[in-house]
Amino acid sequence: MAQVLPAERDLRRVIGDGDAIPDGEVEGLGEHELLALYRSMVLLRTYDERSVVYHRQGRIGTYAIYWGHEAMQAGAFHALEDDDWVFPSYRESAIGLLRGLPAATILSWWRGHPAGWWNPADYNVASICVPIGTQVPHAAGLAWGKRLRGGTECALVFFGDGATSEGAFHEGANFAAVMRAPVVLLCNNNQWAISTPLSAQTRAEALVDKAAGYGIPGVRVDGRDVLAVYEAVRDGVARARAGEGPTFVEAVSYRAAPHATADDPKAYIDLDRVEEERANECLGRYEGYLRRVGALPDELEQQIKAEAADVMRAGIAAAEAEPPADIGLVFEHALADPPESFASDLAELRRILG
Ligand SMILES: Cc1ncc(C[n+]2csc(CCOP(=O)(O)OP(=O)(O)O)c2C)c(N)n1
Ligand SMILES: [Mg+2]
Repeated sequence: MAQVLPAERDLRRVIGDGDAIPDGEVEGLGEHELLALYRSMVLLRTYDERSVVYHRQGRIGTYAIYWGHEAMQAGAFHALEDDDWVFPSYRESAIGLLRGLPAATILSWWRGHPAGWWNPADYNVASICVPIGTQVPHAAGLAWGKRLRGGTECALVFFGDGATSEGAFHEGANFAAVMRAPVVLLCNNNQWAISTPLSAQTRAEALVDKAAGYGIPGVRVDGRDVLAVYEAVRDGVARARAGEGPTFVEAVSYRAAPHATADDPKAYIDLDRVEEERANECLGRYEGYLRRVGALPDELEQQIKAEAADVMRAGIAAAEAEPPADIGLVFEHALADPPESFASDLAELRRILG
């Protein structure tokens, strides 16, 4: 019988403000682990900032910016073991970098090039999902399947505040709860679904309250605090591995960048609030923490940032070195038994494109 648990509604935080709010610490995280988290955040930040530039230069297509969400992505990722699976939405498109997926592959995805696809089983990183919320039942199903086969792997699935209004989210969350699937449901509550604010998305006081409807624990963390996210997801992973089923983690943030390169939020967002968020963004907050604990000398910070910049330089060069895809791909893999017209359609297309 599922037990209805009251959700934990207070925002969990670990990182202080260097002033009145003291820093906490997370058990088991020494300097090595703290710096590994930092490297991941820097790599994600660099990927994101360079991608906006590449878009402006016409080198990648429309791109979903995740600036300011690196803490929740890296924090949640580091709570996993290598065998665990990650299910990203378009907002976490680059999370595979943290598992060794080449930057060129992800850049190729945003270039609409076939070199941008990978075998999920090679990295335990599922395909990037653009249809909102559809990755939630994928993650629940995979996690349940692993459990049925006697494995101890679990799955981490990312989705947004807007996704909580989708049937796919409900189906996935309910299925995971009923089957006790080992999955952590990580909701990036950045308070916007393109131009729809959270207030128009739900009447729930907090998204974490939805956990009670599935009879699973819910935890609310400051999504800009990498250590708080890490700790909350680590607890969820431990529950999952112990056979106790899913955990819902609401990571509260604010979308301090446009929804994507095709969006102009000036039409609907409070720009003062955006400025406030940008001034308090997650990477700078974490750098402040690392300096206070004496773990980030200036030279090391510069070295980590330079390494990430090199990864991106090599990544875009490799992506651009890919030969253009053959137009025949538009027809291949579409139907097992293609109609005869495909051949003449393709010939016509080749004639038009010269
Ligand atoms: C099923 C479906 N409906 C509509 C869209 C169009 N769409 C793209 S992004 C988006 C907003 C999603 O907001 P949220 O879940 O909060 O994620 P965020 O973009 O903030 O990360 C919508 C409605 C879509 N991609 N898929
Ligand atoms: Mg959102």
